[in-house]
Amino acid sequence: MTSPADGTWPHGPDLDRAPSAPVPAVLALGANLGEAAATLAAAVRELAEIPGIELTGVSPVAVTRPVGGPPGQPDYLNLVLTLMTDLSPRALLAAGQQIERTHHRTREVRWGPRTLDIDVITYADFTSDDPELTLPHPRAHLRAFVLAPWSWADPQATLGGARVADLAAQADDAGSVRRLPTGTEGPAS
Ligand code: A4P
Ligand code: MG
Repeated sequence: MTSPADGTWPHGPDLDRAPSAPVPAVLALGANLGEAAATLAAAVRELAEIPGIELTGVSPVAVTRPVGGPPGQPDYLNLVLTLMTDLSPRALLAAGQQIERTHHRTREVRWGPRTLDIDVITYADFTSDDPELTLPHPRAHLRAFVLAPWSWADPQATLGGARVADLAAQADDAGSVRRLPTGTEGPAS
Protein backbone atom coordinates (compact mmCIF):
# COMPACT_ATOMS: atom_id res chain seq x y z
CA MET A 1 0.00 0.00 0.00
CA THR A 2 1.11 3.54 -0.62
CA SER A 3 -0.10 6.93 0.51
CA PRO A 4 0.60 10.54 -0.40
CA ALA A 5 4.04 11.72 0.67
CA ASP A 6 2.52 14.90 2.10
CA GLY A 7 2.21 13.84 5.71
CA THR A 8 -1.49 13.01 5.47
CA TRP A 9 -0.69 9.60 6.96
CA PRO A 10 2.24 10.40 9.25
CA HIS A 11 2.55 6.79 10.38
CA GLY A 12 2.17 5.18 6.98
CA PRO A 13 -0.85 3.87 5.11
CA ASP A 14 -3.30 1.69 6.96
CA LEU A 15 -6.92 0.79 6.08
CA ASP A 16 -7.94 1.76 9.62
CA ARG A 17 -6.08 5.02 9.92
CA ALA A 18 -8.01 8.23 9.33
CA PRO A 19 -6.12 10.95 7.44
CA SER A 20 -5.10 14.10 9.28
CA ALA A 21 -6.94 16.20 6.69
CA PRO A 22 -9.78 15.30 4.28
CA VAL A 23 -8.72 13.39 1.17
CA PRO A 24 -10.57 12.85 -2.12
CA ALA A 25 -12.41 9.60 -2.75
CA VAL A 26 -14.74 8.20 -5.40
CA LEU A 27 -17.73 5.92 -4.80
CA ALA A 28 -19.76 4.05 -7.44
CA LEU A 29 -23.40 3.17 -6.80
CA GLY A 30 -25.47 0.65 -8.72
CA ALA A 31 -29.00 -0.71 -8.42
CA ASN A 32 -31.15 -2.94 -10.61
CA LEU A 33 -33.95 -4.18 -8.37
CA GLY A 34 -36.91 -2.37 -6.89
CA GLU A 35 -37.26 1.37 -7.25
CA ALA A 36 -33.67 1.77 -8.40
CA ALA A 37 -33.78 5.51 -9.08
CA ALA A 38 -35.34 6.28 -5.72
CA THR A 39 -32.88 3.96 -3.98
CA LEU A 40 -29.91 5.73 -5.57
CA ALA A 41 -31.30 9.16 -4.68
CA ALA A 42 -31.86 8.07 -1.07
CA ALA A 43 -28.38 6.55 -0.84
CA VAL A 44 -26.80 9.80 -2.07
CA ARG A 45 -28.71 11.74 0.60
CA GLU A 46 -27.73 9.25 3.29
CA LEU A 47 -24.05 9.33 2.33
CA ALA A 48 -24.11 13.15 2.33
CA GLU A 49 -25.40 13.10 5.92
CA ILE A 50 -22.53 11.01 7.28
CA PRO A 51 -20.10 13.03 9.40
CA GLY A 52 -16.70 12.90 7.72
CA ILE A 53 -18.10 12.79 4.18
CA GLU A 54 -18.50 15.92 2.09
CA LEU A 55 -19.85 15.28 -1.39
CA THR A 56 -18.10 17.31 -4.10
CA GLY A 57 -19.84 15.83 -7.15
CA VAL A 58 -22.83 13.69 -8.08
CA SER A 59 -22.86 12.30 -11.61
CA PRO A 60 -25.91 12.06 -13.80
CA VAL A 61 -27.53 8.63 -13.69
CA ALA A 62 -26.47 6.07 -16.31
CA VAL A 63 -28.74 3.29 -17.58
CA THR A 64 -26.47 0.31 -18.17
CA ARG A 65 -26.79 -3.26 -19.37
CA PRO A 66 -25.68 -5.82 -16.76
CA VAL A 67 -22.04 -6.93 -16.96
CA GLY A 68 -21.62 -10.54 -15.83
CA GLY A 69 -23.96 -12.31 -13.46
CA PRO A 70 -26.96 -14.47 -14.27
CA PRO A 71 -28.74 -13.93 -17.61
CA GLY A 72 -31.97 -11.98 -17.76
CA GLN A 73 -31.34 -9.47 -14.97
CA PRO A 74 -32.81 -6.01 -15.46
CA ASP A 75 -30.74 -3.04 -16.60
CA TYR A 76 -28.86 -1.16 -13.88
CA LEU A 77 -28.91 2.44 -12.89
CA ASN A 78 -25.39 3.58 -11.99
CA LEU A 79 -23.94 6.81 -10.68
CA VAL A 80 -20.65 8.03 -9.25
CA LEU A 81 -19.96 10.34 -6.32
CA THR A 82 -16.82 12.36 -5.74
CA LEU A 83 -16.21 13.42 -2.16
CA MET A 84 -13.77 14.58 0.46
CA THR A 85 -13.49 12.47 3.57
CA ASP A 86 -11.56 12.22 6.77
CA LEU A 87 -12.88 8.72 7.42
CA SER A 88 -10.37 5.89 7.22
CA PRO A 89 -10.61 3.70 4.09
CA ARG A 90 -12.28 0.91 6.05
CA ALA A 91 -14.72 3.33 7.71
CA LEU A 92 -15.70 4.68 4.28
CA LEU A 93 -16.33 1.11 3.03
CA ALA A 94 -18.34 0.37 6.19
CA ALA A 95 -20.43 3.51 5.70
CA GLY A 96 -21.37 2.31 2.22
CA GLN A 97 -22.13 -1.20 3.46
CA GLN A 98 -24.35 0.19 6.23
CA ILE A 99 -26.39 2.08 3.63
CA GLU A 100 -26.56 -1.07 1.46
CA ARG A 101 -28.07 -2.87 4.46
CA THR A 102 -30.59 -0.08 5.00
CA HIS A 103 -31.81 -0.77 1.49
CA HIS A 104 -32.16 -4.50 2.21
CA ARG A 105 -29.16 -5.56 0.19
CA THR A 106 -28.52 -9.27 0.56
CA ARG A 107 -25.51 -11.04 -0.88
CA GLU A 108 -26.54 -14.22 -2.66
CA VAL A 109 -25.19 -14.38 -6.19
CA ARG A 110 -21.92 -12.77 -7.21
CA TRP A 111 -22.68 -10.06 -9.76
CA GLY A 112 -26.35 -10.94 -9.32
CA PRO A 113 -29.14 -8.39 -9.20
CA ARG A 114 -29.12 -6.13 -6.18
CA THR A 115 -31.16 -3.34 -4.64
CA LEU A 116 -27.99 -1.34 -3.99
CA ASP A 117 -24.23 -1.81 -4.44
CA ILE A 118 -21.75 0.79 -3.19
CA ASP A 119 -18.12 0.32 -4.22
CA VAL A 120 -15.12 2.37 -3.20
CA ILE A 121 -13.36 3.16 -6.48
CA THR A 122 -10.46 5.28 -5.23
CA TYR A 123 -9.34 6.68 -1.89
CA ALA A 124 -6.71 9.40 -2.36
CA ASP A 125 -3.85 7.62 -4.15
CA PHE A 126 -4.04 4.72 -1.74
CA THR A 127 -3.38 1.24 -3.10
CA SER A 128 -4.42 -1.94 -1.32
CA ASP A 129 -4.61 -5.58 -2.34
CA ASP A 130 -6.55 -6.57 0.78
CA PRO A 131 -9.58 -8.61 -0.43
CA GLU A 132 -11.81 -6.77 2.05
CA LEU A 133 -10.94 -3.43 0.46
CA THR A 134 -8.93 -3.47 -2.75
CA LEU A 135 -7.91 -0.01 -3.98
CA PRO A 136 -8.29 1.26 -6.55
CA HIS A 137 -11.29 -1.02 -7.20
CA PRO A 138 -9.75 -3.87 -9.21
CA ARG A 139 -12.31 -3.85 -12.03
CA ALA A 140 -13.19 -0.15 -12.22
CA HIS A 141 -10.71 0.62 -15.03
CA LEU A 142 -12.52 -1.89 -17.28
CA ARG A 143 -16.12 -0.83 -16.66
CA ALA A 144 -17.89 1.90 -18.57
CA PHE A 145 -20.78 1.66 -16.08
CA VAL A 146 -18.36 3.19 -13.53
CA LEU A 147 -16.02 5.17 -15.80
CA ALA A 148 -18.63 6.99 -17.91
CA PRO A 149 -20.59 8.52 -15.01
CA TRP A 150 -17.29 9.29 -13.24
CA SER A 151 -16.10 11.21 -16.32
CA TRP A 152 -19.42 13.10 -16.44
CA ALA A 153 -18.98 14.15 -12.80
CA ASP A 154 -15.27 14.96 -13.20
CA PRO A 155 -14.13 15.35 -16.81
CA GLN A 156 -10.48 15.75 -15.70
CA ALA A 157 -10.42 12.57 -13.59
CA THR A 158 -7.60 10.10 -14.06
CA LEU A 159 -7.14 6.51 -12.94
CA GLY A 160 -3.77 4.80 -13.01
CA GLY A 161 -2.38 7.61 -15.16
CA ALA A 162 -5.10 7.36 -17.84
CA ARG A 163 -7.99 9.74 -18.41
CA VAL A 164 -11.17 8.20 -17.06
CA ALA A 165 -13.10 9.46 -20.11
CA ASP A 166 -10.67 7.60 -22.41
CA LEU A 167 -10.90 4.42 -20.35
CA ALA A 168 -14.72 4.70 -20.53
CA ALA A 169 -14.62 4.91 -24.31
CA GLN A 170 -12.34 1.86 -24.54
CA ALA A 171 -14.27 -0.38 -22.13
CA ASP A 172 -16.04 -3.46 -23.51
CA ASP A 173 -19.38 -2.21 -22.21
CA ALA A 174 -18.97 1.33 -23.59
CA GLY A 175 -21.85 0.82 -26.00
CA SER A 176 -24.30 -0.25 -23.32
CA VAL A 177 -24.16 2.86 -21.12
CA ARG A 178 -26.49 5.75 -21.77
CA ARG A 179 -27.03 8.91 -19.82
CA LEU A 180 -30.44 9.40 -18.28
CA PRO A 181 -31.53 13.00 -18.93
CA THR A 182 -31.61 14.95 -15.64
CA GLY A 183 -35.06 15.07 -14.11
CA THR A 184 -36.21 11.71 -15.49
CA GLU A 185 -34.95 9.61 -12.59
CA GLY A 186 -38.42 9.26 -11.11
CA PRO A 187 -39.54 9.89 -7.54
CA ALA A 188 -36.65 10.68 -5.21
CA SER A 189 -38.18 9.46 -1.97
N1 A4P B 1 -14.36 -5.29 -1.57
C1 A4P B 1 -13.04 -5.32 -1.89
N2 A4P B 1 -12.66 -4.16 -2.42
C2 A4P B 1 -13.77 -3.36 -2.46
C3 A4P B 1 -13.99 -2.03 -2.91
N3 A4P B 1 -13.01 -1.28 -3.45
N4 A4P B 1 -15.25 -1.52 -2.80
C4 A4P B 1 -15.06 -6.42 -0.98
C5 A4P B 1 -16.28 -2.27 -2.26
N5 A4P B 1 -16.11 -3.57 -1.80
C6 A4P B 1 -14.87 -4.09 -1.91
O1 A4P B 1 -18.58 -7.13 -2.56
C7 A4P B 1 -17.85 -8.31 -2.24
C8 A4P B 1 -16.70 -7.95 -1.33
O2 A4P B 1 -15.83 -7.05 -1.99
C9 A4P B 1 -17.10 -7.22 -0.05
O3 A4P B 1 -17.07 -8.09 1.03
C10 A4P B 1 -16.06 -6.11 0.12
O4 A4P B 1 -15.40 -6.19 1.40
P1 A4P B 1 -20.14 -7.15 -2.59
O5 A4P B 1 -20.60 -5.75 -2.81
O6 A4P B 1 -20.63 -7.88 -1.40
O7 A4P B 1 -20.46 -8.13 -3.81
P2 A4P B 1 -20.58 -7.85 -5.34
O8 A4P B 1 -20.68 -6.36 -5.58
O9 A4P B 1 -21.63 -8.73 -5.90
O10 A4P B 1 -19.23 -8.40 -5.85
P3 A4P B 1 -18.13 -7.67 -6.59
O11 A4P B 1 -17.15 -8.66 -7.04
O12 A4P B 1 -17.60 -6.49 -5.78
O13 A4P B 1 -18.93 -7.12 -7.81
P4 A4P B 1 -18.65 -5.80 -8.52
O14 A4P B 1 -17.30 -5.86 -9.12
O15 A4P B 1 -18.99 -4.67 -7.64
O16 A4P B 1 -19.68 -5.92 -9.71
N6 A4P B 1 -23.29 -4.32 -14.31
C11 A4P B 1 -23.78 -3.07 -14.42
N7 A4P B 1 -24.26 -2.64 -15.61
N8 A4P B 1 -23.82 -2.24 -13.33
C12 A4P B 1 -23.35 -2.62 -12.11
O17 A4P B 1 -23.41 -1.83 -11.15
N9 A4P B 1 -22.27 -4.36 -10.80
C13 A4P B 1 -21.70 -5.55 -10.70
C14 A4P B 1 -21.05 -5.92 -9.45
C15 A4P B 1 -21.67 -6.49 -11.84
N10 A4P B 1 -22.28 -5.98 -13.04
C16 A4P B 1 -22.80 -4.75 -13.12
C17 A4P B 1 -22.79 -3.92 -11.97
MG1 MG C 1 -19.69 -4.42 -4.69
